[in-house]
Amino acid sequence: MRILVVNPNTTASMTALIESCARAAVGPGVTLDAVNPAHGPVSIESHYDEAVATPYLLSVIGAARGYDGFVIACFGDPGLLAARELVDAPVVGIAEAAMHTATYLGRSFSVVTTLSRVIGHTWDIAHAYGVASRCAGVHACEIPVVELETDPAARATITEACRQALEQDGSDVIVLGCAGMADLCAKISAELGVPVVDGVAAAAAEVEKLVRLGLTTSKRLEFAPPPPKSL
Ligand code: 5HY
Repeated sequence: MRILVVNPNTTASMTALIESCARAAVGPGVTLDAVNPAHGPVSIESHYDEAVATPYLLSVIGAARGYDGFVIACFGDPGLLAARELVDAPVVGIAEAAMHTATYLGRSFSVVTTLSRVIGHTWDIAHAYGVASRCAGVHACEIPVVELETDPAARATITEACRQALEQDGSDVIVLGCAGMADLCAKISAELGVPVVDGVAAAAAEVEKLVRLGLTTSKRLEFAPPPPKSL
């Protein structure tokens, strides 16, 4: 089985982190590659960034050959529905995988993401995925995506934001709202004593499961290939 994980931002060091966290989540017999487009924003933390990154992301997925499933590794799940139209193989976004996974683990979950400006979009996708009633709150740690790698206090700041989220929301589970936080789950979970879900691992495992079950995206209506037209 071959899975392609696409980081839609162009920060190669984040793609390497995503690759190692995704690999750790899948079983033997899965070949997992992670890539990012050559062009596009170095991080995605606005509607504009998502809009700019999406055509490059779709080009990568559309050109990929020989993969049984795809992960879109950015917490806003940019281009997810369009990608489902492009390929037959299952495509899973890290936010949808993380949120659905969290619903198995507790009554309610809190999302801790990067910047306050993405809170609205995070709620929008929680509603779109039908899990908003299980989401007790969305919180920001106010660390920009690219600074997750360079800020020496990042883990402590995120852990504190998670602690406050649990307290404030009365929730049972934390969802980390950025692919760049993928390596922090275990440590934050050990510190706070609750399950902490990383969408990169959750989505990779989800795609592996779908492929193993022989399930692919339905091409009956909405996700049929887009009508060809001149661009
Ligand atoms: C992500 N941005 O997972 C999102 C997180 C965010 O470049 N990778 C990004 O801040 O919305």
